[in-house]
Amino acid sequence: MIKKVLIANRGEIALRILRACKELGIKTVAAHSTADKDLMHVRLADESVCIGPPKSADSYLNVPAIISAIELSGADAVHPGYGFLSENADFAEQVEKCGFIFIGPRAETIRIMGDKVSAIKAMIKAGVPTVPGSNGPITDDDQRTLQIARDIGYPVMIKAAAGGGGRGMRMVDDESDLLKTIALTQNEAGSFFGNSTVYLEKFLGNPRHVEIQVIGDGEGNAISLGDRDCSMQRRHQKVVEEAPAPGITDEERQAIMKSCIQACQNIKYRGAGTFEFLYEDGNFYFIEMNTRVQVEHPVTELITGIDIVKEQLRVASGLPLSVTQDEIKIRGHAIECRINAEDPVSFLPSPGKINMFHAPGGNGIRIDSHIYSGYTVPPHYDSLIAKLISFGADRDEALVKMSNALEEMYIEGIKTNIPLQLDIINDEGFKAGGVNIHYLEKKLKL
Ligand code: MV4
Repeated sequence: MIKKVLIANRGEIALRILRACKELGIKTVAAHSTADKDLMHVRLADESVCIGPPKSADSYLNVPAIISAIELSGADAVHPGYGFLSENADFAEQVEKCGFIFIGPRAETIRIMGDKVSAIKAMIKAGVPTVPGSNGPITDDDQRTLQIARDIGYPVMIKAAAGGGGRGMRMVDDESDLLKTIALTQNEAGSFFGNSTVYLEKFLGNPRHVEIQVIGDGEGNAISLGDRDCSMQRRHQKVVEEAPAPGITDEERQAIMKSCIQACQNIKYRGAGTFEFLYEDGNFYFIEMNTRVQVEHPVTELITGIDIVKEQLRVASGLPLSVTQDEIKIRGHAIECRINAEDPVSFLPSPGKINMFHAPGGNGIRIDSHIYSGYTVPPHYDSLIAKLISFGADRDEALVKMSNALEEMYIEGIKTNIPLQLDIINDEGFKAGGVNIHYLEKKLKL
């Protein structure tokens, strides 16, 4: 087993990783910026090391500083959490070249999934359903491009191979705009990502965002922990997530999980991963794979009873997965509300001192948060300050527990989106289940 982990992240996920390490008897090193010296996990870690000034580029993205910190602290592994360097193949490669363990997939796997064209090719090979599209880069043969788009059918999406998460994509309604919009997207992708490759997909008008959690041991064994629905989002920021996805039949679920497991087996996937799908009219369409632990992993933990971060630490240590697919049973329903330090109406960030924090609790309530009374939310980072997660025997029970917990939760000193979350949880459309990715933005316009 890994003996000492350097946590190269901050906030709730750094604390989540610290807790998993402590359960496994692994020593911890908190690598933090100067702005984060008072973070909860810095206090609780066995050791801490400052890796730079507040700006992420100088600290949590500072590869030489982090690799030096691993070396100097005597850690044998680094956990990147989510965001920051978690999906940076060059970082993973450098960590391994220096003789340390990167807690995540091999650099090569991260690279394949980071390039959406190669990711889609890997999925087609494994029988994972993808969006009808070019299934490869757009070339300078314009007649070929026009024919591909006609075969797909308009509207089409132009996406940058190096994009993802909503960056570097454009929709085209008809043939008259195709070639110039492709050129524009290529130019932007070239300057944004240093890679101008683009591909085409059929545009799906009203999909849901449903994703599949997997974990692989790197030797060809892989399991799936089922699905999550993350359709409740605004500007590509998820707001509420739940598991399992409402209205998906067990047959549909088993079939899509099976194809994701097959893809993981094919590439000997190591670590935790998420297959992102658009789900429309009863069909799944793969769009991207995330090669990291995700913010919303707790809803999956609650319905499966499996600790995803502990599994990450196990497989990174060369141990087998702790469960087989047969042993995984999906039970009950879980909902996560992301609590952000932001104005609930304008969505402007609201950093500052939390004078008082009262956490809700009770049967079926989990809070993953680093905040405490007296903590100051710095202005330099993401505004996520807590994840409130409810678990019930069924979705209705999880909903009522969440509503009650949001009412109980009290944060004084800064603005939070708790009022928005209450509005969503009590929304008739959300309560009915299965809303699409446009639902929240439409609701907010009313
Ligand atoms: C799409 C799509 C419709 N059709 N692809 C946005 C983020 C990136 N992960 C993929 N995205 C989309 N791809 C096709 N062919 C609509 C979106 C999309 C979206 C997807 C998931 C969650 C929220 C979204 C919000 C807007 C657009």
